Amino acid sequence: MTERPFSFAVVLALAPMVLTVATAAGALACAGPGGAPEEPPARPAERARASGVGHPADLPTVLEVRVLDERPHAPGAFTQGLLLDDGFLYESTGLNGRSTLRKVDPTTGEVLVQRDLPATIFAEGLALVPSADGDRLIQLTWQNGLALVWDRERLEQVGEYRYSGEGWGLTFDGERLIMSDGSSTLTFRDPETFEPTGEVEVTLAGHPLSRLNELEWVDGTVWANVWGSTTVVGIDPATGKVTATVDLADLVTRLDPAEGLRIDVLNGIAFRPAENGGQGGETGAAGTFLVTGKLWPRLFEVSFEPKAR
Ligand SMILES: [Ca+2]
Repeated sequence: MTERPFSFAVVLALAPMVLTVATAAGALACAGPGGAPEEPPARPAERARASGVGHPADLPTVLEVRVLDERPHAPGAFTQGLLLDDGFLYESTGLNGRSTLRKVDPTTGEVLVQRDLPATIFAEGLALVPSADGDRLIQLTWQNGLALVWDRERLEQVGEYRYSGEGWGLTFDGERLIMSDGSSTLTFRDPETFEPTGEVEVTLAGHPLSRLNELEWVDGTVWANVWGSTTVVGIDPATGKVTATVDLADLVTRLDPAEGLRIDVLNGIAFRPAENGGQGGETGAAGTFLVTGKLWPRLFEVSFEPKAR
């Protein structure tokens, strides 16, 4: 599963449909989820309607992004994993020689604690597993076959797991870890042993959707950004069906032109629960999302709203 090549043909076939794969040629030229920081950013994607594609029951709801706030984000952070817990952002950054685990102030972007990883490690997705014995952060690596286990409180490494294949995104649904590897398959893993316990193929309008990258589980939906695009999809983990799509190209346009020249792709979704327990709206949960990208100098607080007619 993890060894199979990316479904380029499928991605390209989907381009004129619901999803738009921005700068498909440029994306295909990249080496992997890390990509070189010099790679040009994906251009703002064009939106395309899903009319006439697949069976209507399979078509996702098309949402649009509303930007609520902009905050600083360390521009040297090649964001690969992002989550919010107890008022702090925890962030995994990639690239060999630059991979880190960070605890970040979500308002100011200040890096409060940083753990530098060996130069041989290319870090990827990040998930929090709560435990009575102490919460653990689990950090994937791209091609090292290692998942690093950290004590969340001390940010000290306390263990590691080995796995086969690539590591891209990771999230926790309260019982299972959910992992992406660049393919259209999400793998469920035991949070204690990291052993696979199942998998589901993600489909959009009946077609496999590959390049699923950073993940965020929110109240029964797995949100994933699709690598090389500005598209975020909501996935039903029981069926693998994409139930919602939202294009975040607007965020790229909000960066200054000079900033936009240096950035890489959108990557990093964290959920921020509403402090007052407000209405869930289209995302099915009460809260907002914090979104950024690789080498982006900004982090955006956004909500996903019904598309205006
Ligand atoms: Ca996340």
